[in-house]
Amino acid sequence: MKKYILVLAAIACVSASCCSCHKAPKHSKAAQDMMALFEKTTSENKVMYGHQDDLLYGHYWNVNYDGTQDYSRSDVLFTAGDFPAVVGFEIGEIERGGEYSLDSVRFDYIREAVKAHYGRGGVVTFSWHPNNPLTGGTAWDVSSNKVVASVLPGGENHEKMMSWIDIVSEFLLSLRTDDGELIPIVWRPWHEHVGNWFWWCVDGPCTEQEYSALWKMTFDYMVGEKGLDNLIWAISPDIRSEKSLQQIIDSYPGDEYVDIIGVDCYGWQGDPQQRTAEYVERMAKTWPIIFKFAEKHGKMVALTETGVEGMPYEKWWTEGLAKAIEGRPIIYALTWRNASDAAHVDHYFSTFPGQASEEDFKAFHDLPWTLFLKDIQ
Ligand code: BMA
Repeated sequence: MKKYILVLAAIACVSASCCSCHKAPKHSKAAQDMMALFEKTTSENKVMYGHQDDLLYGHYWNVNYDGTQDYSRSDVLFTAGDFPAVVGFEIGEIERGGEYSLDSVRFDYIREAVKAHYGRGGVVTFSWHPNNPLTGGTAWDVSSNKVVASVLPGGENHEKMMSWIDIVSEFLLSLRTDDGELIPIVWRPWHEHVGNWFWWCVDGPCTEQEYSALWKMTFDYMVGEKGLDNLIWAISPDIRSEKSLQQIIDSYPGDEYVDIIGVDCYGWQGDPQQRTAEYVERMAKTWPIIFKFAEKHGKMVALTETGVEGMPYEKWWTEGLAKAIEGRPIIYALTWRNASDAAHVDHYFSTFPGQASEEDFKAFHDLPWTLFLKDIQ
């Protein structure tokens, strides 16, 4: 019987040119379970909703300011009545060894929020906007085209970069359940690399070969040296021009280093209705590029960052996001953060109580194919 099943599986694999014929990273049991959830929801054309920093702060509240360490708040919960299925976290500045992220969140609060969300059955993803190791500037400092070469083996900043990746690894190794099991993480380093605004961008100061080497070096250390087999590796380019696909191909580190092909794509401000229509159109042009590439490499797809700053259109959820993703086999769509600090008062990409798109967000939540936390628990 067992032999019969094996033969059948082999035939199915060859005929469908299935994912297992491609190489892929090896994962812990918990990460495999997470990937199985992704396979299931995408096969049903259901899409998880995600929100950046959702449990840490919202438009009117911030766990850092009130010190409550209460991770039961969420702008998404306050409006739609449920937490997002996916919560994104950002660890920029961790490499400098401080207590606060570049978005002024204590790293120990991030750790607790991750445990709370995963404990409730949610999906966790991480991004990292590291500073520029050559100039000392921010992640957005693109003033030198020598920076990536300087962190690769043999470069003057190689040791420094490896120590930064080590700090990141140690933090991720501290994200465990009460039983000590590593929490699976959709790990999204070196994102939007087809842009020109980060020092690792290939339309900016980095070459495609350097990018690929940077990714592999990061992977080899985190997985090979540190044993982080809980990471689900998501490469997440943006799509900007005719050149983007070729740049993605030329900088791709290889199937054995990647699990998910993501895409970051935002709507623009301006006439709300017109801009929303443009966003839907842009996504419609982006998906064939991403899916073609992902299918060729046997990978799943996610909309790893999206939204419009200030959420100016009251129907953006059903007229914009829903139209951009419905019927597509994508794991999740994550809108960026709802900042609450004075310097970023209009810097929000989801809704909150009293915000113009609140009712429409509830309608988006009620769609039969959108998944929030209760839907995946
Ligand atoms: C950007 C902005 C910044 C933030 C960074 C990292 O898109 O939201 O304010 O510091 O992401 O989260």
